[in-house]
Amino acid sequence: DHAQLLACSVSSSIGLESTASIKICLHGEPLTAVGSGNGGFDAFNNALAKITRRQGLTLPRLADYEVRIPKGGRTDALTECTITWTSAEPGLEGAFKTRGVHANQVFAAIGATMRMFNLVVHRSLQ
Ligand code: ILE
Repeated sequence: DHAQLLACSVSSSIGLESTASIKICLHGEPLTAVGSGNGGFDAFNNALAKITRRQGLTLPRLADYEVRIPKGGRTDALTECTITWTSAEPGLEGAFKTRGVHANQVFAAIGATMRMFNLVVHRSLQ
C-alpha cells in the first residue's frame, strides 16, 4: 500500500467534540495531523482531510455507511463497516465501496477509509 496508518488515537466524550490524532506514512514519509468533529469517525476524517489537502489530493464523498456484526454475535464481536463513496476523479468516477473489519466499530470505519485513501493515492500516481 502507498499509505499506511502508523498511529491513530480517537477520543470521544459526551458534551465535548471528538478528537483524533493520526500519523500516516505516505510514500515513505510520516505525516501527522489532528482533527475534531461530530463523532470519532468525523474527527478522523477531518484529520485525514488536512493531510490530503497538503498533498493536493481530493477525497471522494461519503454516500453511505453501514456497520454490522455477524448474526448471533455478542458485544465482543468483530464489526464490519462498509462505506460507499462517490467520486468525480478520473479512474474513480461514480460509486464504489470499501470495507473494514475491527473489534472497535470506529476503527472498522477507519480501515475502510484507509482502503479508499489508498485507491485515491494509487490513481493520483497514474
Ligand atoms: N458522526 C459519526 C461519527 O463520526 C458517524 C460518521 C455518523 C459516519 O462517528
